[in-house]
Amino acid sequence: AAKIPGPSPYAAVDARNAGAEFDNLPGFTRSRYARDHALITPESRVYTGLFGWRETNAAWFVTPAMAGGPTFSMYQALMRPGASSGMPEPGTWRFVFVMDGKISVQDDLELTDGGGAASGRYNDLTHGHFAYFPADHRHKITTSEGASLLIYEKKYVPPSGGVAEAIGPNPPTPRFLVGHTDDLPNIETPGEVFGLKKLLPQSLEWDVNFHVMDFNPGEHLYVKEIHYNQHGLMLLEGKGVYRLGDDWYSVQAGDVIWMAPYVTQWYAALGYKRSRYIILKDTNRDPI
Ligand code: UGY
Ligand code: MN
Repeated sequence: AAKIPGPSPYAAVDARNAGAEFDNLPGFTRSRYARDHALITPESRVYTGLFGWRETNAAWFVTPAMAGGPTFSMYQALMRPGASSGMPEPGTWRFVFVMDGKISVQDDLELTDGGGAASGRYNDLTHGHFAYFPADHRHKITTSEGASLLIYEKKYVPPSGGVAEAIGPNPPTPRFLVGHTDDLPNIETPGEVFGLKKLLPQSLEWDVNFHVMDFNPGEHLYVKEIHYNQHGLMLLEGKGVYRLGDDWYSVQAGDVIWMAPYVTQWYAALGYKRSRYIILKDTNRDPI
């Protein structure tokens, strides 16, 4: 992969633009809501309370209410110091990616299973840490100093048909999991140049995975993708151009994108720093 060039050749242009607040032009937003995709930029976030949570506000990015029929939700939870989480809907898993601040998580299998099983507690989770809470596991997220979380939730789809056959009898169910993005290896991406990490195991009990994709400036998706899978994306670092259907968008860190099944999708990283995004992809289930 190409090396990231160091000091920006555009420093003079950046200096000239310093203080220009394009996002705060009255009535102007880069956000766009279309039939098969949405771009939701930071100036469009609307915060609300979050049922069952304490000292927390949320901005919902993706919900099943959107056009294109997402089967998951994606939101930002802003936890104030001392905040704590509530539970998701029954049958729904929750995936948490720490954007900022520090949290503790506890997945209490004793409460879920009526005793006997181990419970897990992890402290000091910061940017890049993630946690997966299986459906119907009692769990708690707490913070003493405050945190900003990116959260995905989806009704769990158990294996059936050929997937169930492949797993065999007594299939395992997804387990509680905590990790850090940068502890994971890059996975081979034949024909593509971006770096790829998968945050969840690739075994068949999981109905989803979270990909973290890294591009150096000038790198781009080779495949002009069209596929049945849906995506919820947050650009974590960098900037570039995202093609969605027949539209082309200037995007930067903090932007969220919903991609419905079959929307044409292509990204090129620009600027002079790495682009990194996290993206939900449904997987391991027959699309029928
Ligand atoms: O795996 C994917 O579908 C991924 N490469 N899509 C994307 O980045 N838009
Ligand atoms: Mn894709």
